[in-house]
Amino acid sequence: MVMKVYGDGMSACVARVLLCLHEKETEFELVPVDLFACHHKLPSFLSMNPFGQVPVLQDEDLTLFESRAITAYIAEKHKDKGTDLTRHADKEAAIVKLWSEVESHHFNPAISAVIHQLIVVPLQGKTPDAAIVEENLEKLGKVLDVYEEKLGKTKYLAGDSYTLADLHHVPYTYYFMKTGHAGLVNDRPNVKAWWEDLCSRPAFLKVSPGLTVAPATN
Ligand SMILES: N[C@@H](CCC(=O)N[C@@H](CS)C(=O)NCC(=O)O)C(=O)O
Repeated sequence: MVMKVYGDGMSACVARVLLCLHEKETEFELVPVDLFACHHKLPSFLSMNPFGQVPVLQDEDLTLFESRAITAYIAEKHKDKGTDLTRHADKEAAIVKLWSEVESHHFNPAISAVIHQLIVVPLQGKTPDAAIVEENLEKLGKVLDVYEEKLGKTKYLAGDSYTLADLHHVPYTYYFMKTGHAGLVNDRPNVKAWWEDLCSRPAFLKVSPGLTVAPATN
């Protein structure tokens, strides 16, 4: 039986899992969850993820939530298929984990706050909070300064090949590049080259048509 992913293709966290499945050339079924109709808050969905969020992965008797836990599971289960997204020597695996943690604890909080204000809040018919945007752009700029230096030494964050540490950045960066602040990436040559590489990968080209929220411009 193929793995089932519950979610919708336009949610960044779902797209993170779909990217991983495509990189691993693994068959799966996407089971649509209508967030606008709050189907992720129904008891049937909460029985899979008590936090009421997508994505959820079902693989036979295993149910997982949290997109990064799901990508780690897929990458390990299918380590001999498709792109090698992790490393198996202890020290190299530790470096992949390190940069995955950087994404989760430094990059994601800043970029997701900006995306929330500039893309999600307007969709709810409300006005973005400019102070939250400014504060998080500043934090994001500092994270990208670290990336600029790192990517001057290695082609990808965890070394010279693409891993989960890079993949986890893709969906939110895609949405960020639709805002009026893409200069934060484009003005840093190493980060720009990295991003252009990430978004030219075949797996990304399969997932990006689903990332269809109306672009923000400020
Ligand atoms: N840390 C979780 C975050 C999941 C998450 O925020 N999912 C969003 C879509 S990207 C969602 O379900 N939002 C609806 C809600 O929170 O009610 C993960 O990485 O899976």
